[in-house]
Amino acid sequence: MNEKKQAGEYAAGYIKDGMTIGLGTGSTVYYTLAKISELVKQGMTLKGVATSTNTARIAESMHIPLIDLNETEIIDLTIDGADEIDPQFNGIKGGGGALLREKLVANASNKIVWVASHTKLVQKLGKFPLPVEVISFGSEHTGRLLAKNNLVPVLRKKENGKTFYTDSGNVIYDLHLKEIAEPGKFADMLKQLPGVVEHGLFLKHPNVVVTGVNGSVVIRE
Ligand code: ABF
Repeated sequence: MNEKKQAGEYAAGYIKDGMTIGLGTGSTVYYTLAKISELVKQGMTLKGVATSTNTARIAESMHIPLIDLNETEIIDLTIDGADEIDPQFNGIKGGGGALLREKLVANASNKIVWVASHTKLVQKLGKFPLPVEVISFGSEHTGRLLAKNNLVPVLRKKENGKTFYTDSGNVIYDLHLKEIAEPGKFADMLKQLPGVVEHGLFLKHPNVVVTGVNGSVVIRE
């Protein structure tokens, strides 16, 4: 069975009637959305807060009721994907370009569950290029500043070669660092740089990590 499907579907089991749910972004969470759609069809009452326009589109097509983040003070549970997860539950997110809204939704959440294939588990973060969201005004200056700090930035492009813009109209530089020795300090440094809106380091975020492996799921808490 598809490891992402196993993990994504399992996480829907944490949802209770009446919850407000943060709906993550990515191909693993897709399976969670499909399960949530079934729960809604079976009469469960819930409201979703989407972390991207892509997720909103999928959720709407599945008749999952949506509200805006500003319409709720608290999100009971957020289920989201990740690109890398270390043993301390630090993660790299943003491969899908939704890191800013994902971090804001996560920050408003009482409980966070990450769902992933076991291949996302790493000892040290950094092999996956770290996404950094940069405001589009003067973004080339910010790109040069990242390069000057030896952060090996690559401007994210779409398949057609055009610049990728996030839902918030910003650009993303992916930092090819190979390894991030001290994620906390590195995160603080990045946020000091003028023009940097957010980065894809999620430090000690999830309460639970659900991974699919060889036909079953492994729960880490
Ligand atoms: C999202 O999940 C993104 O931050 C991350 O890139 C993605 C992982 O996607 P997938 O589940 O498709 O591997 O939160």
